[in-house]
Amino acid sequence: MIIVRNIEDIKDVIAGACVTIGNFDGVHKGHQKLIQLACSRAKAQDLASVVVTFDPHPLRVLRSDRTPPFITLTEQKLELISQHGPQVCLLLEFNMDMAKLAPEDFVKKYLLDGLNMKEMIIGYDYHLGKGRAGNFETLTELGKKHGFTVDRLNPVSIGDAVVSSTRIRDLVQAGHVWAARPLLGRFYQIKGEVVHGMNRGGRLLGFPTANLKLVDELFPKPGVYAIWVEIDNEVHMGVANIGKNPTFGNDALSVEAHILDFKGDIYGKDIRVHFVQRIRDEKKFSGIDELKDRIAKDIELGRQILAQPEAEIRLTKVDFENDQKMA
Ligand code: RBF
Ligand code: MG
Repeated sequence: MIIVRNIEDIKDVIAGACVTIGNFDGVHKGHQKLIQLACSRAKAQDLASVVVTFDPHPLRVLRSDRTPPFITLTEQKLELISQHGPQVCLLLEFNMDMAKLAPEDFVKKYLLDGLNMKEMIIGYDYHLGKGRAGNFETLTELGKKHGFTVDRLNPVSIGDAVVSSTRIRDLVQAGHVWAARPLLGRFYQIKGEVVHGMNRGGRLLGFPTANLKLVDELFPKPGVYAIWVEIDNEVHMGVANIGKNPTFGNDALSVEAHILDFKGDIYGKDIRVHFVQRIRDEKKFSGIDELKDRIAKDIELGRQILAQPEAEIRLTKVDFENDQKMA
């Protein structure tokens, strides 16, 4: 997948494009279906498959005072989009000028002059342009005028609920990471650099933990979780604690992972934690021995959870060698 940030860099390069456009926070099952559809249509029509999305997320600019915690930061969003096969991702900077563009001006400048769009596929609730005026109906009218087709995908449902970024956020924040998984098509995951913590886990408790330097915005409800820990493309079993370590009275929320059957210095490395299932609430123990006993039990439960076939993890390798970035 080629990532293009400046429309000038791709102008006159593409003879015809099948485009899907959206904010794609979480790149969930609904987004995945849109992207895959755009790719298969593109292939059938001999068009380039293009995903158009924005950075930062438009709500960050339009509603900076009350944005939801985003499921995916831009870097992970791009990585996930690329796993679904589009040839190009046009990542447009979202700012107030962009917000003021009328739908027709946006379509002309970016999608027609820039990408030579012939087909457009949008999600059921997508709106673009000033005042969210570019909906399925108005875009279809623009398509008739300028010579492109517009298709709208129905919402994707899993069980009895529509897959949406909002629903995924709610599930994760309630600790229901196992329930969020089918909506995401993967475990909910966060990534972070391993930093020095209190040095208490290993020395005092006998259970060393990798403390994550937090950059992601959305965290599962505080508590203990069975996790997969990805280090250098290898996966290890683990148990994580999210919370404030009330037994010791920390102030700040921390995310720490105890990695099972693992020895090695991973300070400074980026690791990824995949949340599989919640085990319990974090609590204040009356002493270190009580906490140690409970962590030993958490580990036992964690092993049982992770050994179940349904908890299996499959890493999708991204071939960054074949990824190209345009200047
Ligand atoms: N700290 C608490 O104060 N209460 C807990 O319930 C708690 N549960 C934990 C469960 C696991 C599996 C792990 C790895 C840690 C837990 N901790 C808990 C955090 C512990 O206090 C912390 O790892 C050490 O203080 C070192 O930072
Ligand atoms: Mg630690």
